[in-house]
Amino acid sequence: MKVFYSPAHTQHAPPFEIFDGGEKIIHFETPERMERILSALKATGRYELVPPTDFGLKPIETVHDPGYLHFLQTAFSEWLAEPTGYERTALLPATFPSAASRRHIPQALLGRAGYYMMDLSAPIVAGTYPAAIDSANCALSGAQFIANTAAHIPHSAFALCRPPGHHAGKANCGGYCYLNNAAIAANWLTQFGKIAILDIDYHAGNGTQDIFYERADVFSLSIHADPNLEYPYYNGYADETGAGPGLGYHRNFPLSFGSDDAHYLNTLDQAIGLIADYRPSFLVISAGMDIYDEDPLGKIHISRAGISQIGQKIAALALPTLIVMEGGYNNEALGLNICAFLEAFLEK
Ligand code: SP5
Ligand code: ZN
Repeated sequence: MKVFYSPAHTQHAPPFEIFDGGEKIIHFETPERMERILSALKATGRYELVPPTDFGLKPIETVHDPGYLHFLQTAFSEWLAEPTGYERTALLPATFPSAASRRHIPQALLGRAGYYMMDLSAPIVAGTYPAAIDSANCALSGAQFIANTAAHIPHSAFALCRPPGHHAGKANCGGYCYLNNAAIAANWLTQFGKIAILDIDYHAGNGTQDIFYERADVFSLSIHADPNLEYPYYNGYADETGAGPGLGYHRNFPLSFGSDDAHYLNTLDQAIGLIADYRPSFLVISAGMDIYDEDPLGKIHISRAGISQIGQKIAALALPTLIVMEGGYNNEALGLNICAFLEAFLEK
């Protein structure tokens, strides 16, 4: 299987995030995650690393807001140019607009930071923008590969994206995400037909939900921990099913804490049934491995055997499939978990 990967992600390594209770901790989402995955993939001898093609800004601009993209590109250097009395290693705001006060986008950099940032877990550093662009190009390159080969047998590709993307909405970063790689790839693929996106990351794919909520040409589904009790809290509820022309084309499957393999696989069967009924030309998977039993951020109990069964069930749809890397923070287990997931997509 082709694995689209760029070392540009190493430029993005925020030194900290602000956790619950205001605790300043080492950023969970590290470059080491990619090293772990690469070495596990290499050990199988079944994966071929391919550098991404540069698709330019056009496919990104059709998904993300221009003001947001400009902010992402320029924020760090603008910040360094401002006189301040504190150390500037990673940009985070200290203010956020309430829902009722989003009418003005302030000129001040820190005002815009609060406007475009959803939380305190996606700091911007000097290398964030180039890393995020290459990450999106990995997803686009994988999309192009499955589109070019679809006429033969349904092929799959793995976009080894970092930073991840599914919490990034039209005009926000957050949750370690800056550009929504899976959404950018799915949107690009709509030129060839209808697309389904299935998000299996432990956290609700709120960014993807935001991007496609009013569209019927991309059916987005997300299986995740119940947002009533878990990050990202404000979206991912079962009653959010799309709006306008997109009504019925978004589905959320919230899981209670402690959910096990059997419950997960049962929920997955429902999602897969809906995807089969929709008859998409392509499938995009937001593949987060933080569903794993021993993930430090997760509270559901999916075993490695369960992850492998999830892969088998999705692969049985027999659709050209782009698998996009999202979360997963048990670095020791991450490589083997992703191999367990991908195995069913390997050509026999
Ligand atoms: C891509 C992805 O998986 N992003 C996840 C971002 C989660 N960020 C903050 C989570 C805060 C969770 N609080 C857990 C408390 C454990 N003591
Ligand atoms: Zn996650």
